[in-house]
Amino acid sequence: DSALIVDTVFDLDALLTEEERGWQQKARAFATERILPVIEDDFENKHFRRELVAELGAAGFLGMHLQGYGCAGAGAVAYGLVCLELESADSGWRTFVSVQGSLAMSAIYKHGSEEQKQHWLPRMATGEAIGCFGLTEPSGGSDPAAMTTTARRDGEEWVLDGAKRWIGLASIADVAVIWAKATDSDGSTAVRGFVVPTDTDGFTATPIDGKLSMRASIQCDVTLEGVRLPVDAVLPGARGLSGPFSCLNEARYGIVWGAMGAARSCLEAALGRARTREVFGEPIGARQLVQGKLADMFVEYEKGVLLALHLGRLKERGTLTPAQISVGKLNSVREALHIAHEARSILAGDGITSAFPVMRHMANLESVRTYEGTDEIHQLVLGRELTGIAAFSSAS
Ligand code: TGC
Repeated sequence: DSALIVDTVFDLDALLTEEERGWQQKARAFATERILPVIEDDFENKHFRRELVAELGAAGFLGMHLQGYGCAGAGAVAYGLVCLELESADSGWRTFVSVQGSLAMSAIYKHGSEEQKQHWLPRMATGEAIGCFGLTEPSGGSDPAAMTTTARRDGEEWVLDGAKRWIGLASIADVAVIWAKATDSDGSTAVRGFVVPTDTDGFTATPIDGKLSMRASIQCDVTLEGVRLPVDAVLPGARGLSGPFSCLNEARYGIVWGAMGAARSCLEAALGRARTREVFGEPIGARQLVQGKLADMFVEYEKGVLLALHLGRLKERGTLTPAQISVGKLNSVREALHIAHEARSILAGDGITSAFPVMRHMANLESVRTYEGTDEIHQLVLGRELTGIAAFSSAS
């Protein structure tokens, strides 16, 4: 069993608690029994299998790192392990858990009023309500400071106008956390978050078609045309971009683990094939060039998981910094893509077919590489950390 070999050679489990291994096993069973049997068809048919949402909630995976409000209150490493196992099946399902738990629920949990938390979090934890998180706009995602979506006060109401793009789950969501440049009744302005029930007049979400990546999940264009909200729809605890960035940190952390799940799946496929496929009268796994590739893939996988574990332990101590998360997000996705490319080459022609998960993972990882901060954004975050000089724009 290639899966067992990849897991046991390095004995990562020795560094986990019993509780963490319990979460890992539960997520592995979910991925194996509920996602893997259907994912190739769903990817091919662009089908989001909504009925799995309640099952993810029942398993405790939604907002699982949050305390109270029906959430599991699990540790950061346990959450990371769940992300890894779900993404070993498909990045779209880890993305679902990220958007729901790390973005939408975290925004309400970190910045919401007690009423907002009581109203939304318990039903989001069970999957009864789906959430989305609207930050990125049609003009781009790397510079949220340039957002043009506005919120203005009109008496006792807020009025939102603007557009968002690449918003996961928006067309099936019950609630959207929308970030806008808000002008309050006293004339003060700041980026603020708004809790928008998606049945509010003026809110429209349209799935983006033509995706060759993340085909089993949903990303949308959102328009906000004179969306009127009660005055208490604003998240009281967030003013400025640190509000949405504090949620992106959570989602980026999940990706550090999750991308290694996609990598493991590719490595397992290549390893299984290397031991059975014969060329020139021997299994290709007997060839030094193939063994060299497998060894390099394995080394990067193990390094990536150990880095994720290190960041998880820092997060549990409360000392994890955005720059450290950038190290992990940049490394995990970059190396997972490299592992996927190498796996495809070992699988040769069959590697481009859906008989193996490798091209699906590779296509998905191209999205993961871009969202939640592109490779280049994370390089620049680290460049600033190392030099003390921000290189985000020519003006800085
Ligand atoms: P700057 O404008 O100077 O700083 C703004 C404020 O934010 C603070 N901050 C952070 N706080 C917490 N965590 C972080 N990671 C933070 N990064 C910045 C910063 O301290 C400042 O606070 P304050 O109190 O002084 O106002 O911004 P910057 O120069 O620090 O950052 C520039 C840059 C390029 C790093 C940042 O803009 C960035 O990270 N850009 C990438 C954004 C991104 O990841 N976009 C993709 C989002 S993915 C997405 O939208 C999909 S989710 C939707 C869905 O799938 O449903």
